Amino acid sequence: MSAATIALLGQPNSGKSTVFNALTGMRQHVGNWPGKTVEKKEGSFAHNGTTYEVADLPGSYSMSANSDEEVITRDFITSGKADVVCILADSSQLERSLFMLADYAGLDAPCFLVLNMEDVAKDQGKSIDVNVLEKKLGIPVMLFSATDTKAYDKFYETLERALKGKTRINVSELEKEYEKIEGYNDIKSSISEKALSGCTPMWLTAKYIEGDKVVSAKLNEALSKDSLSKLEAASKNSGGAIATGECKFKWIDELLTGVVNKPKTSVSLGKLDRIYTSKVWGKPAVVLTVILGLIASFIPALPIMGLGSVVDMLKNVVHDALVNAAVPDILTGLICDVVLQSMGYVIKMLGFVLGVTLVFGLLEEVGIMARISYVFDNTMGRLGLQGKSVMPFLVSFGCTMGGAAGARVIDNWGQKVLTIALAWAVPCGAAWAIIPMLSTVFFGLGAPLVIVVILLVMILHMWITAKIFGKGLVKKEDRCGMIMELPPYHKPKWGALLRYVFGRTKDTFFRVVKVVLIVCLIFWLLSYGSGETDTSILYRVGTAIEPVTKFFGLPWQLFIAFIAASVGKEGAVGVISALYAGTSYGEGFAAAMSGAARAANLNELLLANVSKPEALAFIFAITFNLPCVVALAATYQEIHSVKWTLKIALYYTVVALLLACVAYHVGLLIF
Ligand SMILES: Nc1nc2c(ncn2[C@@H]2O[C@H](COP(=O)(O)OP(=O)(O)OP(=O)(O)O)[C@@H](O)[C@H]2O)c(=O)[nH]1
Ligand SMILES: [Mg+2]
Repeated sequence: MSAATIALLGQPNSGKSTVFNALTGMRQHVGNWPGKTVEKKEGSFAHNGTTYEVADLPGSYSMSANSDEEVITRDFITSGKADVVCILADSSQLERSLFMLADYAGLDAPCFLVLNMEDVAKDQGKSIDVNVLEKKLGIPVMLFSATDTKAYDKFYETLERALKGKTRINVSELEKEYEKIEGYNDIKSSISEKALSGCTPMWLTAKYIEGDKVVSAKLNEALSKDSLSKLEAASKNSGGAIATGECKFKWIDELLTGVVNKPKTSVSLGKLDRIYTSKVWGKPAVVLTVILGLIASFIPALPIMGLGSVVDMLKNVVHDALVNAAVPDILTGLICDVVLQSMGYVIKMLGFVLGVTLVFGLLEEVGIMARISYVFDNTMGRLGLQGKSVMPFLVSFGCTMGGAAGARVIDNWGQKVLTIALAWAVPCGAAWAIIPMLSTVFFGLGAPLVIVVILLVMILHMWITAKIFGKGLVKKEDRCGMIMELPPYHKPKWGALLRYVFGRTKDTFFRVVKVVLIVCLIFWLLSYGSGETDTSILYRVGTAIEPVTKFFGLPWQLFIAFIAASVGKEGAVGVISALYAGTSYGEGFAAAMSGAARAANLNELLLANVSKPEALAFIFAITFNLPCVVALAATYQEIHSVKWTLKIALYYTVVALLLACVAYHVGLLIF
């Protein structure tokens, strides 16, 4: 069996990960906004006796290397590891999307061009003549819909053609444009054919003119002093990236004449966009969209949450059966209070995860999430951030780790750190599974009010945090918004969306169930350490520090749960139930236990042992605590600074306790 490596290259949002997933059967993040893939992902597949390794590269507007993910992409392409490069462009906006192809032209790896989103271009009334383009470019070109799983035979055929023919882009017309730049020929004549493997002198010359730092450094090593001083002199009046950019766009214009037929009437902004981009209605419309989205998430979530309650009931039945069968207490405890208790909780949480992933996945696919970023671009600018920061915030409603990773597209380090620091304040999926549940148990119909207050506190928290950390992290001159482009709306592809939603829910299940089981088990063991709860390690430590924790409104059990929540919020509720269920003191608990059957479910335990102000304190403490250890690790991975990671973690712990304290004392006044 032969082997070949394919690299998927293209501007953000051109469909690389969609192709990658279809080829390899893997599940990379896909959505209708630029900048999802920030790390190279590799997978493989076999076709016609060849094994292909595929690399899904982060989207990049050109072959320049300004931000982390652009460096990853360019390094992979110029390293010569790919036997063939598949360049993807968005057929619905070819003029802009082909810029990557123009910037790639002159690199030495064989390639072919995939004009993706054929269906969207068709809906816009565009027709594209692939044969003419193929002749002009000298490489295989195909029209394609990556989301159409039946269209891949054509993809394999084009891929094989490119591999066999080792096809390279015909750059003669582009070079004619470059030659009009002052000094171009002089620079090129000083760069030898072999100056840098994988790059032609034409490509190196263009990058040198653009002031590309990596290329300049490499040329410094490769060329003689004489040649270098000649380069410098020749490039003085060349006009930099603006001059080469003009050449590339002219070349693209030339390429597309006679290739794309556009409809006569220009495509106007959709009705929705007229609202979203309106100065007055934009923000309210976006806020309404998010609120409706959260409410809609409950529709698919509720039946699954109901299933979680069934497991809770099952727990009681199993408990009675085990007690009747005289199974040792420790085993009954393990099965009922650790395993079944965790499962019931995890299933309830998964319902919400599934609901949120489905609804927000849909909004993302259609392109509405990108509008949300756009609307908040200005506000972000005022916080010292970029429009791009909004997506990490929104992603953090699902998972802070995802939010932190999403911040990689921000090319300014200070803004990246600040974005992640603020994203921590956004309650994640696990928090959203706990807050509504606890609020309903304690405050009944007042629960929505608690949620609204939490959202308001979140906004205030982010604003204050931006003020505190912003000054040191973001210089004044960098304080400008950066308009995020608006991708065209896409019709949702239900099959792909549902596969994504179920995949994500399954992944979350396996990740979460481990955390919940382990955290639950550890705390259960600690609290049952010596068989008697009031002599257990946790009881002794907990009661010793209780005078301090009480100040923040947290009895010792809740304080321990707060600590457990910084490992993973998922574990907090398991810990509470293990601690309260194992507590042999507390009149309420005794009352709950004295029922005919063992009716002590979590709600009753909580109501019997925790007062309303304490519950409020706890809700605030775990909502605004540091998200979890995984998010902590992801943050370090993105910002590469132990100091800042610890600083943010400490800040969040202190703020969470302060908020708990305030909530408790306000609670005392109200209840
Ligand atoms: N209608 C339509 N949508 C498509 C097609 N191909 C991809 N999409 C959608 O386009 C969006 C972007 O696709 P991705 O695969 O995430 O793009 P990407 O190039 O990996 O983007 P980044 O990782 O951000 O660089 C997603 O919403 C896809 O579902 C297609 O042929 N037709
Ligand atoms: Mg991608």
